[in-house]
Amino acid sequence: MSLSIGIVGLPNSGKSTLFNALLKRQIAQVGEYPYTTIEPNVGVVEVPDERLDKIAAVANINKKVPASIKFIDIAGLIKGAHAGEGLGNQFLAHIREADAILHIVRVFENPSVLHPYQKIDPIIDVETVNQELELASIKKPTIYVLNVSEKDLKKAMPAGRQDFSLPFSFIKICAKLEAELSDLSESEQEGYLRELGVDPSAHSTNSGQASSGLDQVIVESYKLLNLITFFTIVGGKQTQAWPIKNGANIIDAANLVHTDFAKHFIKAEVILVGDLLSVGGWKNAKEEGKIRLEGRDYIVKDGDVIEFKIG
Ligand SMILES: Nc1nc2c(ncn2[C@@H]2O[C@H](COP(=O)(O)OP(=O)(O)O)[C@@H](O)[C@H]2O)c(=O)[nH]1
Ligand SMILES: [Mg+2]
Repeated sequence: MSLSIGIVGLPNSGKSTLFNALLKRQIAQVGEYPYTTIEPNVGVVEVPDERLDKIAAVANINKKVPASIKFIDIAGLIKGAHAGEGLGNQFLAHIREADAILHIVRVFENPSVLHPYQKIDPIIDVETVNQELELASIKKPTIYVLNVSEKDLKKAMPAGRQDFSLPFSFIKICAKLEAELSDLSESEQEGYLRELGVDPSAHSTNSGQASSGLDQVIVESYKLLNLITFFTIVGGKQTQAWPIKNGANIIDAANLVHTDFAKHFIKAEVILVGDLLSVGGWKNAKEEGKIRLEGRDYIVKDGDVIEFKIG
């Protein structure tokens, strides 16, 4: 089951805009979440991971199943939400169900988009929302996303974090731009970013990595949920990335893949992705003795490629 991130923030901070951009990354069918039964405000979004592509390439496999997490677009909170203001109780109940919070903060200026308190002030806005969460006794891990204008995105490249001094760490994106970009092909995206004067290779990143702001939001949300990834290669036909809690045991991993794998577990053959790639695939790894045998006490590591042996 995918863990979920609830998108919270004041009204008009850009929650739905970001959600819509993320929805374009929604995978059509994810385990027990067939597309048609997903609620309109829930998106099951694929987690970008180039390791999966590399495994598929080295194993000569077409079918790749990425890890996924759920994003939930929650209606805006306002002052007094904890006491029921603006349907607050209902929204807070939605937040309570989420496993972590993505707190979106408005920085973009646009006189035609009303701010509920008539002033763009990220610090006060964050305090307002956090106070409501606190009064409603909601504590979960939180990631902050500053929703800046296209202009600010450009100005701050490539070392984004310095130009706003806020007492918390954050990712900076322009939700409107991300939503627009997600409608375009990769080459069109580059052209569009150039037109806006944003360096496509550095757009939205403040870690020096070349990835889109949206990718970064997904990857950081995944980390916030304390998830790591292990991989399976099934019958030489399909490779899959599986999210699992950091610190989980090999039996938990087996259980995710198939309950029978956990029930009848004997041992697991395990190799790190990097080692698998460097020897050129599973067969070579076996021949070169690079595959480890692990028993039921083994703690799964990020990047483990696992084959379960059952009796
Ligand atoms: N200029 C600008 N407008 C934005 C941005 N993000 C959202 N908006 C606009 O702000 C309005 C409210 O956005 P929405 O996502 O519906 O806010 P929500 O109430 O938090 O869900 C919409 O008209 C958006 O187009 C942004 O990054 N830049
Ligand atoms: Mg909305």
